[in-house]
Amino acid sequence: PRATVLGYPRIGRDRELKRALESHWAGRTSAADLAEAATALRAATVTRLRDLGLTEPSSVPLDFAHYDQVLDVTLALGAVPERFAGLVDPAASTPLGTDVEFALARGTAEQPPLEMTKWFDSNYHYLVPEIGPLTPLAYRGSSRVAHVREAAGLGVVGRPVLVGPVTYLLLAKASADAPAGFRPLDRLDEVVAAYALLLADLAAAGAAWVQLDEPALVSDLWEVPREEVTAATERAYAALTSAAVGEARPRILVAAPYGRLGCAIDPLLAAGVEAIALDLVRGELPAPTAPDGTTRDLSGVTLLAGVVDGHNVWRTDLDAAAATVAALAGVAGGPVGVTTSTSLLHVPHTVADELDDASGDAGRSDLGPATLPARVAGWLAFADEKIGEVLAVAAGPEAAAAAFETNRAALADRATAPGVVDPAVRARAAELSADSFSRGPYAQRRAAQEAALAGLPTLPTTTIGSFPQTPELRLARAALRRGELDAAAYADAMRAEVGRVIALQEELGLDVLVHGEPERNDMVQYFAELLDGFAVTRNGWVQSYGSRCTRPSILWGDVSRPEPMTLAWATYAASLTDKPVKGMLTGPVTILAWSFVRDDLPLGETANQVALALRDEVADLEAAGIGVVQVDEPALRELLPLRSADHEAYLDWSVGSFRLATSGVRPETQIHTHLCYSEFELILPAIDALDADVTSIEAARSRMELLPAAAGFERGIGPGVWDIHSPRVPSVEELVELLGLALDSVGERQLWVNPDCGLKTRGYAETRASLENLVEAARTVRSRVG
Ligand code: THG
Ligand code: ZN
Repeated sequence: PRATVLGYPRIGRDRELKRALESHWAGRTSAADLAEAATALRAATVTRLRDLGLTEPSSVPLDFAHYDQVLDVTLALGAVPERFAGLVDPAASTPLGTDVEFALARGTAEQPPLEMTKWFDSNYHYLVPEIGPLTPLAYRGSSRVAHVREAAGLGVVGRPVLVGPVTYLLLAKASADAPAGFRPLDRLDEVVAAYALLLADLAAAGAAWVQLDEPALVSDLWEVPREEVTAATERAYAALTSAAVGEARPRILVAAPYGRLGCAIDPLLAAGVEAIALDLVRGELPAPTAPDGTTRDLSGVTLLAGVVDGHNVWRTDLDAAAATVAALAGVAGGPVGVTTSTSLLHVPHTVADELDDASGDAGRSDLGPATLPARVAGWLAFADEKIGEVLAVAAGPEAAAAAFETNRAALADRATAPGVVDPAVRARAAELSADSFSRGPYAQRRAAQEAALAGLPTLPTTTIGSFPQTPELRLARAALRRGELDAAAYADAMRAEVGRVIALQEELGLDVLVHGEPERNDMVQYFAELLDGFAVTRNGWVQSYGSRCTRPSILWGDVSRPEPMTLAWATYAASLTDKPVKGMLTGPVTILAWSFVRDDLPLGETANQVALALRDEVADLEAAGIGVVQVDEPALRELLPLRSADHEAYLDWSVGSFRLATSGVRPETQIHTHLCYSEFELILPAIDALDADVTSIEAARSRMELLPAAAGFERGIGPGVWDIHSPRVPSVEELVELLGLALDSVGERQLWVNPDCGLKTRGYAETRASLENLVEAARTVRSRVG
């Protein structure tokens, strides 16, 4: 294909898939109802993509998944972990159904689900395969085969999309029963044999091309050494290309999104794949010579130039993109095409849904008034608009003269719009000095904080910040949005909730209280709505995992804080109790990671602008008598670059921005932070460098595994003892045991007692019971350590 996209949002323009999944899970609809809704959504998508101009054969990607594309490969390979074996007939080789699919994705009454973790450097989460020496790995059929037939029924030769074998195995973790030293990649040959059968199935269904996504090739953060990844790539693709094109397999397009492919292109060239899609937004043109000094022969392969950013929402500079495509044609010996840098999974469906005059589309009246300024909307391209951009670049500046002209005008408008550059913000950033990033010695701070918080016991108890978002709170927010509840009545409802949350914490005997964040829809969007420089969408949903979505904010201009954002809530909560109340803020890195960031200013500079706004908020909280302030950075790990060579520069600006936000306070003000997700090893030095007085982390599921690594960390640490990702209530004994394990590596003056993460997705029944046990466990251990 000469013009295509690597993937398209799966959730549906009106989140049809979310609704279909959630009503099925709730037992309101049958598996057949779900299948019918999914089929209708796929048909609408295929038709839409064709109508938007993807008319060439194999230019429409078929990447639909009910839940997750990595899980789809797990199902195709029958790679079901031992604990779910009861759900699967091992003798049969029939496709696995949605019962197995959702058991793996969501767990069962008896078994926990597959672990979920971040997909490369995005806010999408995939389900981690668990592979051991005995995990079944044999082709059982793939939903993509039916999707190819469905598209054919609509007159479209689609291009099925699957995660490739090397990436699949590098993303997998060794199953719990695997012997030490076992690596999932050890089972490459069996996996490749299964893919060969899958490719034959796709060819028989009429697929002329298949897309195998191999983003793992752009990263070097794997346990497996680079040479082994290279060898595995060549072996896998040599085996797959050894079958004859046509009957036995479709042509193979390998996509390498999310970064620079570099010399990882060589094993693909050696294996003779028919096409390679390069991310030319993050990456660069292939060099003419390989590392061994030989000239790279690119003549036998089609190269697709990924020049339209699949990971962000700005209009592409079409002239620059066309020049990049021409430059690629200059180094390529064979045909060149145009595509997106990544799947469009990471962007919303269409900018049209953000405009008040949404061209008479049926059903748009339910979206409420536009929230995105029309001028900002004019600078954006979501999934549908990006397809237009790919087609324009492929056609070229002459044939698509009108599109290029509109594009130049939009870019010029953005460059000169008021607010994009705010001289006051720039002037303040220019005045920063080393002092702006530093709080002075911890020993002094600790003494001052012990005096200021003299009422706290050893092993103080606290929570991460949010309390359950009840249906009543969500209804109140929806009523406010629809204009059925006025701002004053909404604020009253939220204050009443703060009162209940404070009373509950006092009753439970927690030591450092929180206001519970009832007023926040999302921990990033809440701040984006209150800061200048950000815009929010009304229908810009992006899949985060399974049926869950977020509406990332759009950071378009210089950031400043017109007025305090959290002060009234924190001081109201503090007025209701004599105990310390913790102020709650989201840190600069997380605000950037979960928004669409501007591409016209280095990320580090944007981070410092956000940090200065937060620094003012921290100062306001301190001045109002709030002596403990938490600044969360759950996404610090997420933005970590995929190549280790880039880590130092990233940690420099990211840690710097956190310190800028938090170092404007007096020594006696205690700064807390919270980080989600395991895999801290990689960023432990950075956590230390944040210089927060107290850090809470996820640790319950890994049973305090990380803590030995934290030995030598002198500041406060709160390893989560209650895994809030499950509704299970931990017993007092279990919590006491975890605290005992923690005390093996953390001093008793350092240890805080808290859940793993915020409680917003939990219910009140398990929250109350679990916190009761948590307080009891802290008392027990406290009396033991004296
Ligand atoms: N906010 C943002 N990104 C995130 C999280 C977050 N990324 C990581 C992690 N948390 C992902 N987890 C979730 C959990 C729940 C939901 C989304 C992502 C969720 N979404 C609602 C839904 O899909 O129904 C919509 C919420 C809304 O109304 O805004 O429940 O916390 N930015
Ligand atoms: Zn968390």
